[in-house]
Amino acid sequence: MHISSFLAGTAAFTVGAAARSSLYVENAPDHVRPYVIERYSNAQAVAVGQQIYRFPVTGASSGGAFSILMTSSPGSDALGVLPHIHKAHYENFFCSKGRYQLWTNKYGDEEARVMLPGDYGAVPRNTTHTFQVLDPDTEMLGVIQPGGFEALFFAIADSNYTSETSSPYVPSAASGSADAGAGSSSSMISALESFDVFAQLDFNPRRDLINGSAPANATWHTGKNTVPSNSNTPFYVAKNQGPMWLNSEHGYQIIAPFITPTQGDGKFSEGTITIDRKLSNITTPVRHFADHLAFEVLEGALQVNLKNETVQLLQGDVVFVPGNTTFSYWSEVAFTKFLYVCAGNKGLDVELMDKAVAWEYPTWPTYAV
Ligand code: KMP
Ligand code: CU
Repeated sequence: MHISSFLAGTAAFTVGAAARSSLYVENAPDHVRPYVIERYSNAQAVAVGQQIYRFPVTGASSGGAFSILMTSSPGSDALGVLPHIHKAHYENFFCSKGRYQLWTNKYGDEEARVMLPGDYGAVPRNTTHTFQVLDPDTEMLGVIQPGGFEALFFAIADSNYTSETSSPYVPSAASGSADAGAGSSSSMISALESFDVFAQLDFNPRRDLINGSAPANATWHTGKNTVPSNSNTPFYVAKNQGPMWLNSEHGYQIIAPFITPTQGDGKFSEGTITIDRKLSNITTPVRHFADHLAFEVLEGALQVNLKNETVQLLQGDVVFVPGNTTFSYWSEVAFTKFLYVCAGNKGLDVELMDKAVAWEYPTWPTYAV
């Protein structure tokens, strides 16, 4: 054996999550504490048909504030769930991999979008919605407020899911109606009202999409998307087509909010932050907020320091930071983007946008601050 391959093997063994830092956990904790959960960790995964649901943030781990779920799935020629509404939960759909279609219907406005990585769709309470996974290896990143909605998936799961190899989902062909899962049976979905799922079986999802959207006058990847100034109206934001803000206090950060406290009713906010490499003359600020927050890395690599430890998060990794916990974050690579979720109405997004200027571009100036 070559020395180099011997060393590589040793490294692969010792860099396991458990050896790295006490922040790393395999499943979201059952109480509020700081933690990191790696991409495709078990995260209480369950199978619903061919869809694998993971729960990196739960009602229990966030003190009821919000849940984050990741759905990994192959494409399907059928809806991933029958149309339904939630009366108490605000659902946020983000595409982190692959491609899926999302429909919403409220106030007589029937909308459909093909969601590509970086695209976002807001499903406020009492909005009829459904989805269909289109591409092999698609990942839906869901944020649901308040937390705890995962109880539904534990109740309807066909089985628990674990993988020694961290495979996103089971590589096998669909084998009939069983692969569609509980959400595709009209009698089963109609029995889920105690989980805040109210089937809307009369809704017939439109199929007249052109260039990834319907109705025909929708702006989708063709221009700027605006965000309604209330917490009830469904809306979509294509990647890099929503409102953006440039904060230049400590290097550059571009804040692209989907949900500000206005849309989130003061209870949560969500969006993305894109951050440049920390230059040697920059001092990274230590921050803390009254309410909990979580990040999921979308691109690049994010350094996070909390509890006297620094961890590096890569694509799909999640960090949960409880309220009143001091922490700092920065990038050591050229271009890092992450999704943030903040509880309450005074989170990181508000703090950064308070010292930012409106900005039209997905990248920052070519010269240092
Ligand atoms: C049955 C359901 C739901 C479901 C799947 C089912 C449901 C729901 C979602 C969902 C999926 C991904 C997300 C957010 C929500 O899936 O109600 O990111 O909201 O089989 O009732
Ligand atoms: Cu739903």
